Amino acid sequence: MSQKFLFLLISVVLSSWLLTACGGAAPAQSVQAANNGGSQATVAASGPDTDGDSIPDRAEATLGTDPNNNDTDGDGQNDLADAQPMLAENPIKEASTTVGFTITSILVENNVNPTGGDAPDHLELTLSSQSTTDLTDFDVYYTIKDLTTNDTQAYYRPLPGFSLKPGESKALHFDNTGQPDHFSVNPHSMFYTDPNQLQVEATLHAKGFAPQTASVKKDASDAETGTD
Ligand SMILES: [Ca+2]
Ligand SMILES: [Ca+2]
Ligand SMILES: [Ca+2]
Repeated sequence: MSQKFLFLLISVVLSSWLLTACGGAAPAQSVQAANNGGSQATVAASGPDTDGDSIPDRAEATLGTDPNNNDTDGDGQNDLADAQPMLAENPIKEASTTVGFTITSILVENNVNPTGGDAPDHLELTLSSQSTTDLTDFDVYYTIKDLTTNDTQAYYRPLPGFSLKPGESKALHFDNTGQPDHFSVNPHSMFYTDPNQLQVEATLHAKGFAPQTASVKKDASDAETGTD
């Protein structure tokens, strides 16, 4: 674990503990756990930990990690053990040079809600099959780069259930709506929290076929919560 991340982790967990020790309101889940016979001191100090990675949800918000994923960047290392939990190496190694599909569009939607207010954006790619067989076993590696500071985050994840039939064209979405062909993202990633102009680059891969890469710029805007 890097010293910088370790210091931040200790700071936020300690702050969480001090808040509780000094009379701050314990989260409802902590109270319920204590009432069920759990150790109130331990449970209340840590607070809810939805993904079970030993980092409380409210600490994950401070750290920028995903409270619903114990391996935010998908590199196989748990958030607590990962020196750089939002910076995965690209694990996609594909020997095939056969083009099975192309990326026909990559979009960053600057969404608004029905009343015109800001709503969490999402990333959308459209894939078009060039194959005579079904394409399955997709995975994605994508990077988010701040074009002002050059800070970068990188994520990897398999895309279970996503497939393309011969001749088919289909959209692939990255957000937390939970709809079919929508795949979850870190709600605290730079995509939502960084107001500077960003460059997003995505490499899509289907097992046995050449990876395809596309990129898009996300305009500078107000930071969002990315909670939907
Ligand atoms: Ca957690
Ligand atoms: Ca996590
Ligand atoms: Ca990790």
